[in-house]
Amino acid sequence: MTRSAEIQELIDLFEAEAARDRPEEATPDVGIVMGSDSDLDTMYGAYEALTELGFEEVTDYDDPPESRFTFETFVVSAHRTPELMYVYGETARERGLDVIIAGAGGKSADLPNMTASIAYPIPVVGVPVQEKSVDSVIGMPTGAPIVAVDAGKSFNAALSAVQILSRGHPELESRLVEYHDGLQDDVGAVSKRLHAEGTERFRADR
Ligand code: RP5
Repeated sequence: MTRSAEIQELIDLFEAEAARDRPEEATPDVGIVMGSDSDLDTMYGAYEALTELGFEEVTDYDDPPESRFTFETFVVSAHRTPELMYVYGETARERGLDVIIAGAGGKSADLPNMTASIAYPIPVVGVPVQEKSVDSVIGMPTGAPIVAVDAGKSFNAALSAVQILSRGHPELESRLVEYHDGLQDDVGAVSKRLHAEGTERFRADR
């Protein structure tokens, strides 16, 4: 298999980053990969959850954002760019990633489970981009783990990723608790309004 120039450039970037000795605070904590940019709308939930929890996106390794917690995003296709997938997973630890969120669609959604095997022991949260991708993402053999969410649930994938990170970072635990408290407040507020307004008026005003 020959490597295209574009793929070689990405491989060089990952290998160069792996060889650098950047401080932990300057490297992305979470890696988001998806099999195609056609997956991006579905995977956008991971971006939303991470930014809601105060993470910022790294778009230039030499000029990382201010935030202590950051993530990076790439398209990596298991079938069309297997070498890129391999290097991405193989260099993940040296590049500073602590957890990876990987999404793919179709019936042969191999990026999440292959990345989980290559990047092991870094945890990978798999996102089946479509219903028909669920079996492919979660069907790992004994001894080869993956954490996975339901089809399309990339927002939850990011929450799971932050839960994993939070075991070593108490400030992330506080942010997760605050987020969850907000959900409780939302339900509480709507419940009080439904009760106070009655069903007909509540439905009409929704
Ligand atoms: C999968 O094939 C990708 O994850 C995507 O969901 C699907 C279709 O990809 P495109 O043909 O839109 O690039 O590998």
